[in-house]
Amino acid sequence: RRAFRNRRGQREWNKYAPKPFESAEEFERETVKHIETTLARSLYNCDELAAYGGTALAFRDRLVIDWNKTQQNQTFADQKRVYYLSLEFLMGRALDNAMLNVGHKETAKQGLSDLGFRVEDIITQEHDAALGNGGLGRLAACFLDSLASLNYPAWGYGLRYRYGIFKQEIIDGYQVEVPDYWLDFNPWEFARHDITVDIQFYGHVNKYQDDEGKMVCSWEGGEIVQAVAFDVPIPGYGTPTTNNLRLWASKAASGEFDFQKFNSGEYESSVADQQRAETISAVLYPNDNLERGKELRLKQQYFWCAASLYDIVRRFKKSKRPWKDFPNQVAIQLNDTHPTLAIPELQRILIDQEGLDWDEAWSIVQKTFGYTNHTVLPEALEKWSVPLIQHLLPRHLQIIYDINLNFLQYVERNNPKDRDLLGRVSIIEESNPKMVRMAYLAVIGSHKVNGVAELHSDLIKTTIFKDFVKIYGPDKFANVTNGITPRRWLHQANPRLSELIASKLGGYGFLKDLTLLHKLEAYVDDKDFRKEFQEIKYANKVRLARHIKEVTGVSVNPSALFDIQVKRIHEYKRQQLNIFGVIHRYLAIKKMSPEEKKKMTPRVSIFGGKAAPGYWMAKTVIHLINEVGRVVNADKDVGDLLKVIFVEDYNVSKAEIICPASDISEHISTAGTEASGTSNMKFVLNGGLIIGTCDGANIEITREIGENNIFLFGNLAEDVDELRHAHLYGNFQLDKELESVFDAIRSGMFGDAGQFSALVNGIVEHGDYYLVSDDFASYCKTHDMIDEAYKDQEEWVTKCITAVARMGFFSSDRCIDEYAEMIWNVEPLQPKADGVDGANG
Ligand code: CR1
Repeated sequence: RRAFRNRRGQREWNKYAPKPFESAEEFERETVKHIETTLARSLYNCDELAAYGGTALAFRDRLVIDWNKTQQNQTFADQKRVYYLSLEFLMGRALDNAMLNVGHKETAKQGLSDLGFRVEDIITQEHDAALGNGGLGRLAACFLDSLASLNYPAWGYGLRYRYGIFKQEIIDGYQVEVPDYWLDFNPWEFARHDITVDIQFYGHVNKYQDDEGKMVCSWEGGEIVQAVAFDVPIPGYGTPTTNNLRLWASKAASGEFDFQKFNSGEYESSVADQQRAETISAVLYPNDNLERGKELRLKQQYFWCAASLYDIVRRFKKSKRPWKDFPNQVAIQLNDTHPTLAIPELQRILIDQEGLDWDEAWSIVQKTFGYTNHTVLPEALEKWSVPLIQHLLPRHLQIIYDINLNFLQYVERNNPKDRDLLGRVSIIEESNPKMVRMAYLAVIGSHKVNGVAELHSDLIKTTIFKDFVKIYGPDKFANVTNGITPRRWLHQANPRLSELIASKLGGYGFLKDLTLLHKLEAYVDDKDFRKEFQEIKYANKVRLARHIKEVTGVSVNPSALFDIQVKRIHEYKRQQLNIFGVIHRYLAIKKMSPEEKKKMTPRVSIFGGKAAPGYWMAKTVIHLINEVGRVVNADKDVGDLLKVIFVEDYNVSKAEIICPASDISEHISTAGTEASGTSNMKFVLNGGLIIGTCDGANIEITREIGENNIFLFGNLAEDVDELRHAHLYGNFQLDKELESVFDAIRSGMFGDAGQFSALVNGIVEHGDYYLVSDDFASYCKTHDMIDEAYKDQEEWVTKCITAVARMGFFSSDRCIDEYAEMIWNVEPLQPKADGVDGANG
């Protein structure tokens, strides 16, 4: 196994440990002051929400000091910085993380207790910052945590959605979406009303000769919307480095608010302009791994890219360096293709506004950008119609055409014999209407393209970007396997396990260098350690059982095997395979004799996840899970042997309760479809085993932890095409056990069968695209093996501990160091104890 070594040498962080609140009294004084003055609340009716507010503000005060110093230090050092452009940042709650990174949670706990509160109750008052859909957005949040913790000078850029991902309610077994208005009280953001950028849309392009006779273009007319910056401090762990996440909100440009109208009584229409501008950043599109080509989404993308680039360029220009230095000062990472418009936008700034010639500008652009691909699913690959871009961004369309022309000429020069190649790799798809293939533009405009796990990075080179490997050579393509921050996903989510580990490893150094976990292997046979490890798992299951009871009313036995699948609901992730397996189990239990039942391992099957509001099939899966739960949970024959639970509104803070509570978690996508997965890492790091396909990061997890410690099943990615082909040509037999499951559904056992017919027919009649039938037998057999394995608790806990000890590779710190070295070429910047004078911005 590869042991990861960091490249910074000794990190000096103790010296910079933040100053503690001197005492609980000091914390109380500051908190109470905020409650009474900042929040204007009387201490005599101070509820938990007000106590949360006061506590957050007291910690924020500490955070802001470090934040200012960090920004001064970075400005003064003037070295290369990273800009991480992501439409999604799924941050979750901030207070607990601030307490960890500022330090003195214990002092706060004492202080809150003096005031009559429990710290856990205060932390849970906070609304999740849920500006993302799933893995892609949470990855961005883990990366921000690691960038700060490793002292990299880095900024995140995103959108400040007024509504994050919707809140999910389950009503009569169906998903109902409720808006997530999260900004009521958000102490973690700072409005920068002085930092605004005018963003242009629509209009036309004028071409003219300048004084020196050179042809120049200028984009004129159209409308202007203003971008306003909102900054969020991102504290690092064990370092005062506090980076910035800048989120843009849209607003009518000052000139646009029509005072004439306002005064002449047309109050409504003047307000309507304002509202129209504000819709740009109003809502997060709730699709995961799906693009719908909506005009407002394109507007969001350009609005955010243009504002961010303006900001980055402005900062660079203050240094007065020549333009060729730009890529030595700036690395921009594109989180998927969503920010691809930043490529033509930078080219436009350089040629139209800064007067560089095309080639000089283009070379700067290519050196600046890196592009991370997160999916090979065709329905998720972004394409924008040419007429739409023409209408909204006329100058950018010209530039995209010019980029394409240059690129195709280059391809033709180097591949004169391959005539089809040009059509295949053209940025423009010759359909009706013509479409701009954003992934191709991202590949062409970047110096490095990476996938997010080994299999996925191999797949992009043999499928969607095959021709580009031929054109540019393989070195343009790289792999950076995803990771997770151990601060949130071990220490915060599972404080007792973190504490146990620290007691054996001599402190919390593993939270900074997760490879240190390997030392736990020495305790695999240590009786006391094993016992405590098991007790912690049990306590975490009790905590989840309590939550389940609270929200669903169902009692589950914490001694049963907890089998969990939580993630966005998607056909490729195959929650349908899981629920069909549950039905299969239920039917088997119904046929069992009392003796057989006695030998069964009791199970709780737990599901959670949101379906995109327009994704009908995913909603059907949620409905089926709930209907199966309704029947099974009420069946006296079954009792504790099987319970089926759907946890509503799965989000980051629920994940913090759920991930530490699994015995088994499910990562069962059709091989070749899940780019990486990151919850697989969270579950194993918290002492749960996994059942999974040979897909995404499951493969590397297996390599690290050993194949005896994971339950793999199912067909391999390399066989998928052939199997699909067999289905289409009628050359396949539906799995017999699955047939019985379908019979049960058709019999109306789980309510009106008609509601589930599309789900069943998709497999029986329409080609079973996700190969549920092909993997069903192997899936069920593997679950039987899990039942057997779980009976031997001694062997089970050995597997769990061994797996935890070998998870060091999956820290997002390792990812960030790999990006820094291989893609960004940036160095960490050691924090200064006392900031720097004379620099600001
Ligand atoms: C992938 O589906 C991966 C995350 C983060 C998702 C998931 O497997 O872990 O990205 N892709 O890399 C995605 O959202 C738009 O694509």
